[in-house]
Amino acid sequence: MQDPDKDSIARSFDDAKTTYSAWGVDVERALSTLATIPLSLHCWQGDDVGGFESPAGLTGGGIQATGNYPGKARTADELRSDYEKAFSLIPGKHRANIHAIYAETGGRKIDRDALSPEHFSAWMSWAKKLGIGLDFNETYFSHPKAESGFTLSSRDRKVRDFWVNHSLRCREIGEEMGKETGRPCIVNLWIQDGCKDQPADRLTPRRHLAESLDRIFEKRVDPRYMKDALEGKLFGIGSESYVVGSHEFYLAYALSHDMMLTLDMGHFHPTESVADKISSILLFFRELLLHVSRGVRWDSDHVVILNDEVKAVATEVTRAGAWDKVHVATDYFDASINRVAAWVIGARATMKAILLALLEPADMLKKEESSGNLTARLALMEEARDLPFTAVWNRFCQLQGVPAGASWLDKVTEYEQSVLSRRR
Ligand code: RNT
Ligand code: ZN
Repeated sequence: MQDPDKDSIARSFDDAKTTYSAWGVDVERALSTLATIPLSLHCWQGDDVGGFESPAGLTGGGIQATGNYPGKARTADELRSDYEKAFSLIPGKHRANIHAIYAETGGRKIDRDALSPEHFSAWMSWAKKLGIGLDFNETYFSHPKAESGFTLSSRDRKVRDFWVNHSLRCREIGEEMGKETGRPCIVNLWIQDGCKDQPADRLTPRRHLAESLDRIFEKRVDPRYMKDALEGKLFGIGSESYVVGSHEFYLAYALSHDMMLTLDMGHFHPTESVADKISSILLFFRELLLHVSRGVRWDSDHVVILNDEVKAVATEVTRAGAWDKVHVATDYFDASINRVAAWVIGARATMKAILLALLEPADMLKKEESSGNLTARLALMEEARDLPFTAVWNRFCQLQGVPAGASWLDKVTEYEQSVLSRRR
C-alpha cells in the first residue's frame, strides 16, 4: 500500500490548517502537544502474557490470551526486538510497560518475592539505549500461591506475606527503573482476588487487602523515580460474583493515601462510561493512569481501535487540559493475529484519538454551551466530526519519521517473513 507522498502531505496539511483555524483550532499547537504525550506500550501483547519464568510461559488464573498465531516472542531479546519494530511504526516517543514475569534470571529459578533490579538490568539498559522510560507491574497471577484465587487478600497470612514481599521487591525495581532511565516509573498494582460464587463475607478479604496495602506502601518513594498506581476491576473469569479490589475500594484507598488510580477501559459495566469518570477523578487526584483497552461484551482485552469509547476518553482529558496529570498505557492481548501489528494498530489508534481530541474546536463548543445555545453545541459538534483530521495525522507521522498511511503493515509483513516465521 502506497502512502501519500511528501508534497501531497504538505499541501493537504496547509489546507487543513486553514480549515481548522476558521474553527479556532491551532493545528501546530496540537501537533507539538501530541509529540509530548507518551504511551506506555505493554510488553504482554508480544508473548500472550507468558513471561519468562518457565519455558512453557503458560498463564493460568486471572488472565488468558486466546489464539495461536505463529511467531510469538520466546525470549526477552526477541520481545525487545519486536518492541523496536513496533516503536518504529508508531509516531511519537513512547515508553515500555513491563510485568514482573518478564524478569531475566539467567535460567535460575527466582521466586517473585526474591526479584531484584538486577533481573531487569537488560530492560533498563535497553530503555536507556532507546532513550525511553519504563513502567512496571507486579505479577499476582500465574503462580502456585495465586491458585486459590486470593493473594494480597488471602486468609492465609503466609500467602499475604509472600505477595507483600513481591510488591516491595517490585517497588524497588520500579524505583531503580526511574533512576536509571531518568523518568519516573509507574508501578501498577492489579490483583485477581475474588470468587466465582457469592461470598458469605465480603468484608474480611477487603480488610486483609487494605492491611497488605498499608504494609506495601508504608515506605514512600521519591516520585521523581517511582509512582504507585492501583487498578480495580468489576469482575473476571472465576471472580464473577466478587472482586476484592473493586473500583470503590481503590478509589477510596488511593484517595486517602494520596496515590494514583488506574482506570482500565475494560473494567466496568459495558454501559458505564470511563470517559465520564475522568473529570470527577481529576478534581480530587493528583494523577491518573488509564489502561486503554477494548472489551467486546466483557473485559476481553481486544486490540484497541479508534472507537467512540477511546475517542471520548481522549476528549475528556483534553477538555480538562490534563495531559500533564494523565498517563496512558495500552492494555490488551490478542494471540490470533500478528502481535507486532496488534501493538501498532492499538497504539496508532490511541494516538489518533488523542490527536482528534486535540483538534476539537473545544473553545467554540464550550462558548455555545455557556451561552445556552444547545442547538449550536450539537450542530457544531457534529459538523466538527469531519474536519480534515487525516491531513494533520499524516503530517504528524511525517514529522515523527514513521509511515503516514497503511504502508506500516508492509513493514510488519517483511518482519514476519524475515524474523517471526523463523521462530518455531
Ligand atoms: C487485568 C488488568 C491488568 C492486566 C495486566 C496484564 O484485568 O487489566 O492490567 O491486563 O496487568
Ligand atoms: Zn489493565
